[in-house]
Amino acid sequence: MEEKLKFAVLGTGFWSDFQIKGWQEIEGVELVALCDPEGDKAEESAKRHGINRFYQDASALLENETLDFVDIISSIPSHAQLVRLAAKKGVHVICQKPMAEDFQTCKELVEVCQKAGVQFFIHENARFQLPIRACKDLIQNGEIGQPFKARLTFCSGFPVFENQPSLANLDQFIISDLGVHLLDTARFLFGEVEQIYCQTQKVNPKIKGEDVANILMRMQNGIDCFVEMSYASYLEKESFPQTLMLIEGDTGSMRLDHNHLLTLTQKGKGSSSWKVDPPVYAWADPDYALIHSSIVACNLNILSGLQGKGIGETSGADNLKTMELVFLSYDSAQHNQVMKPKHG
Ligand code: 89V
Repeated sequence: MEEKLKFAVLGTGFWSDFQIKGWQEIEGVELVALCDPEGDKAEESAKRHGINRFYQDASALLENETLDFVDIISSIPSHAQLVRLAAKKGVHVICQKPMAEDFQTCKELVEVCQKAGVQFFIHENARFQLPIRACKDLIQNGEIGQPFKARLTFCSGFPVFENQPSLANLDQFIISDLGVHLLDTARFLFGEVEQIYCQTQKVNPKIKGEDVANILMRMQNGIDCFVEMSYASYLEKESFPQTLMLIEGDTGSMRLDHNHLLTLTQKGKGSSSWKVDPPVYAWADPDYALIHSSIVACNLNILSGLQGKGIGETSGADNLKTMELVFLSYDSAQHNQVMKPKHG
């Protein structure tokens, strides 16, 4: 039997419980240790998940444990230091989105891992959501002809700060936390970006960063893609955490609606609708079930990359292109200018 890949989790906050449960759905990996610098958090997480070894210091963990990879699920400012530390030890790295706080650091982290000869993946799970995969299949099968226009919408009044209070303190909030998923999904569906323009707003006075962003992209293949996001929207149907989409092609269109209802309309044939419900895991928080199911699919894809059995889609090098769009969006909003990515 194939040896299990041994890994450690660095950072045991709110999101890590689901990430760990996601790994426990998968054969071929074994979580051996946990680390969190804050108080008893690592010990408590170890108890919850039945893990024997826990640390407060990531260097000590990397010194003592024999690992194939680490899964970094810590605060955004700590990502860079932990990626560098793991790479130095020759351990493969998975890191939560967003990769780092600025583009220069993102580039450096990809290079550090390349130089150290370790694989580097970002846990970018949105593109693994079943309804998004279904839309990609329809596009690839030519069901709407050549796409020319798309709208990706994530507008919600979900109290996201209740479970993740640190998000309220980010200078750059919605594009870095949520837009990163939408921009990556746009790249997954339509390819790379030629130019990007963004406007942001802060509606909620209690948070530091922006909670509304509207981004218009011209893709390299000529598709115009509008990505809108908001955590200040009180709408008839609360769709958190779904991305709703309308994609138009020259022979038809597809619409992904509330609760994963997909409608395909084809020239001369009319419309048909069907549900694309994601798998629901027993451990998932019902509010986040869609995202939690995509954690498992994303982990499986990264594992196939780590094992050399397939292409891990969300490598650091690939994710650099998504992160460039995140930071260009902020630059665009700040200077009210159309920006052109260099890395696409
Ligand atoms: O999935 C995530 O990255 C979450 C959420 C969508 C809630 O912002 O942080």
